[in-house]
Amino acid sequence: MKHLLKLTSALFGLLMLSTAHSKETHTVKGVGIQFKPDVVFADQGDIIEFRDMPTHFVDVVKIPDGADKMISKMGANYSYEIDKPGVYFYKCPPHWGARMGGLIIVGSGLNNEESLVDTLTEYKDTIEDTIGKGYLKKVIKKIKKGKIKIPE
Ligand SMILES: [Cu+2]
Repeated sequence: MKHLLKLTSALFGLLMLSTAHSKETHTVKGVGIQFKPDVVFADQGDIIEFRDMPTHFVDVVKIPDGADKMISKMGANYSYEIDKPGVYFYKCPPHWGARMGGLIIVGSGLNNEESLVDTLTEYKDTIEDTIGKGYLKKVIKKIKKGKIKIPE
């Protein structure tokens, strides 16, 4: 009986281990007037940490419906938890003219070049902001050229 109990608790432990979502933290830094990396692939529950933001802040271009508002204070580090799948598009307002912005791509089915290009091309048409459209065009081009590493 004791052994059975031990075995059961060991199995239960294994089960918990394998189903627990391991949250990942992704760091994005303000480098000059760019975010680096400017394209991040993340999962729901992951945290995006914005660092080195002396003359920068983060504001939304477009994020998924129902996602928490994304806004930081000028010059401050910022941490944002991803709670919805989809494409998160943000900008640094003072440097938006220089296209200082970034994308966080969240969700399954976006981990191959073709589906990612399709998704972003469709997404681009929903963005009215001219700078935002230009930014996305550039990112799509980079993906097609294999210059952005897509995680498996
Ligand atoms: Cu900036």
